[in-house]
Amino acid sequence: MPTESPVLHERRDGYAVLTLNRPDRLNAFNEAQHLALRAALNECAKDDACRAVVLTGAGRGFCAGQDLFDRDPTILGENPDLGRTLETFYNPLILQLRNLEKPVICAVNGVAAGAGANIALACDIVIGAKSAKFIQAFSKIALIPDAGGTWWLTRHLGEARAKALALTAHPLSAEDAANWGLIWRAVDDEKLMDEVTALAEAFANGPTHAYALTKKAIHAASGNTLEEQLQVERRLQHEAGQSDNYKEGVAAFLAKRPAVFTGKKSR
Ligand code: T3D
Repeated sequence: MPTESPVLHERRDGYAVLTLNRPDRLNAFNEAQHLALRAALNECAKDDACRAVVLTGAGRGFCAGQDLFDRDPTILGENPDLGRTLETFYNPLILQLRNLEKPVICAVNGVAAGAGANIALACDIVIGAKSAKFIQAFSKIALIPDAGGTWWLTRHLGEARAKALALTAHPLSAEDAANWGLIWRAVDDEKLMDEVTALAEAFANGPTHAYALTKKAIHAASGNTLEEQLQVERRLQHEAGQSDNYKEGVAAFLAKRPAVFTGKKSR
């Protein structure tokens, strides 16, 4: 019997669903899962027919971060070089999610702990099931938040909440995460995949290139002055305004009909 892949890659009409698939370990990352997710995201990036990506987890959890069985000190003997594993696996994954030129929706179906929480936060839109929790579990094993955690928490929540979550490993409910502005929404568990599917379908029919430019502009904003950001907007809006999707959007508005957008820069 073939072994199931650690990441399931389902190609739907206009978007992909990537499911972390090690449910017995709450989808904690080992190297095989990292490599499978990297390959799937690369394929999504190259495929013009894929205009949005959904990331979720199999079973009752979203992701419990690093697989700690691969860090067992009784087997490893000496301490592993975690700087190297971040450089090799986690940091490239975070940048891959962030820089993908199409929307990435994270459907947090259950607990998101350690790097698992921060991988969720690297996605563009995070929707959590109400039963899901976000746990900066790192301090429990004498580590610091990684996978962008210190960056997301500080930017979205400010130092007071960032430090409290990181130092205490307090489980933050999806509803509190949404109320605090850390994620987009918390929804009833049974409605999670319907909500996420509706959003992915809308993105799959949307102006993909404009979405990519929007991501780029928003990512630039937090490091820029207003003057600098206005220049970023000028440059990217110029690019958006050159697209066939823009012409179609305006024509459709004036004709009082739905716009028919493509996933390409120009037809
Ligand atoms: O190492 C590097 O390369 C550096 C990068 C580090 C990134 C990191 O993510 S470090 C942080 C690693 N993650 C954690 O510390 C979280 C560990 N897990 C937990 O604290 C709890 O499991 C949860 C709070 C996430 C969920 O608790 P609960 O009670 O709902 O479930 P559970 O019973 O603890 O776990 C269920 C199963 O998943 C269990 O297996 P079993 O007993 O049923 O066979 C458990 O061992 C397994 N599991 C959960 N988390 C991990 C894991 N197995 C391996 N690694 C895990 N991280």
